[in-house]
Amino acid sequence: TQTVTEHFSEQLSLRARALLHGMGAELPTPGTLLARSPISGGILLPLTIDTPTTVDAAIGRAAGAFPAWRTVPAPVRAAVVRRLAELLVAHQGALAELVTLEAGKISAEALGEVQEMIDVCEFAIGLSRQLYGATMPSERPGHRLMETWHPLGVVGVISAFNFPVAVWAWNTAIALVCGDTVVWKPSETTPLTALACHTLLRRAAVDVGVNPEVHQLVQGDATVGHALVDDPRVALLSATGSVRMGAAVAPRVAARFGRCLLELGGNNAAIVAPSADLDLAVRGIVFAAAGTAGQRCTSLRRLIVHRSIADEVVGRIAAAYTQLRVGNPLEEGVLVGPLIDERAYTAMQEALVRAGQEGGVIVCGGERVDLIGPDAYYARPALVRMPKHTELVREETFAPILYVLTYDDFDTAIALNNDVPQGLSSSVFTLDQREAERFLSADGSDCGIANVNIGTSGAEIGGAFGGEKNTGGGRESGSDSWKAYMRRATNTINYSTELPLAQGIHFG
Ligand code: UN1
Repeated sequence: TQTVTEHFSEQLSLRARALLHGMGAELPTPGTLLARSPISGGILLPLTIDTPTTVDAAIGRAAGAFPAWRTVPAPVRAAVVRRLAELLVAHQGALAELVTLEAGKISAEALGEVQEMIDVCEFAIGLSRQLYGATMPSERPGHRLMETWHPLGVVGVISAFNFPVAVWAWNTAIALVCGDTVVWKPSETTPLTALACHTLLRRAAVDVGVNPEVHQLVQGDATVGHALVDDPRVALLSATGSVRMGAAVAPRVAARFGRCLLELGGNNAAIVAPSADLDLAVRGIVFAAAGTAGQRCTSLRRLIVHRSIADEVVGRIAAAYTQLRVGNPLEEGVLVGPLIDERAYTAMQEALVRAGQEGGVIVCGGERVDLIGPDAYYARPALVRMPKHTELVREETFAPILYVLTYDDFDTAIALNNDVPQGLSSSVFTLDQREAERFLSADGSDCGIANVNIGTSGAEIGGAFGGEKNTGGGRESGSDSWKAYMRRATNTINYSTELPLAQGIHFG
């Protein structure tokens, strides 16, 4: 007989099939890749895993589509992205629900993630008319000096489970208007949302008369990723994930002189100064630390609070934490869904044990909430006071743990903010303009994202997204991140009858 959990898992699986069907996706051929739902821990659907041979063929198709695609004018290329945006609007609810089923995000955040895709599509459409190159004054008479941006080639996209669809859209919408073709390897944890996106994009391509081979999807684990990493036809490898993954990938791409765009771990801090608006700060902190069950690369992991207000701030966060509903992300009112899998839960528990060994005190949270059977991992967000910046605090644990440290002077707070190997996001809560400006200045936060009176997570797409140090240095999404997806040619044009040499050289 079926247990309640098994029955529930079967319902989730049926729902996933219905959602895929509604988005026009064919059910995958069953294989050894198991799509699971962290909501119950049960299997949603089995899929086939790609092999080095099928990955090679996919890269071949993307490379084959590139020569024609690169000659389509950029504003015309944008048509496929415009159509994709329309399809995303039409299927926003369905795709978001699939994100909830497969990644465990609460509905509001899953809808937000699809909104992030629509936003970046709009950005890319406008960008298609703004792939500007500069013109520089030439030092020679009758000469013109300028630069032109050209499509780069095949872009390999490796994405993570926690933003299974938005990070793909950041890369793909921009790569396509830039005239590149794409081969996508999603996280093996989220193959169904990938299948849905791939289906919608191919539909968009067919609808507007674009060769659908401009986008390829390959599914599987690191073996599949490595096939992309080592293939010289992949001009740019854009990889989002752990520092360990980035460290494995970057030297291999560099060895073949390919380009990398890395968006790796974060160990994001917020400073809370004595002047801070605490109502606002506490709301910002709770969303950033507990939201997405602490599984954003921008999640808040360290709080650096002025000693004079530390007890009050900790008390208010703890009070907010006890109000947070942890549970089935499909249910209204739930704010914290499950961890992605057992490994994430174990890592969280190990970190909490180590915190104790390093002198930390758990203020609240950390315990497992047994809700939907033994294979689903729900945990209460943990708030931990640490006596100092220990080794553990300097590591990224991809789970909802917020370490609290105190400071006496602002320089120390900035030093603590920067005293980690990662450099993704950071923020300061202060009403003191000197502190805010100092935080944003050259000797302030060393992160790619530095915010004032707002948490570390939840960036808009219009800015460049990424970070320094072990975060990998890449920038995706808005601003001029598109430049990573194109190659620059510098052009000197002589329209005179003379041949003056640069630097005033006389030859012969
Ligand atoms: C990630 O966690 O990989 O800024 C991306 C944010 C989101 C993107 C996070 N817009 O939190």
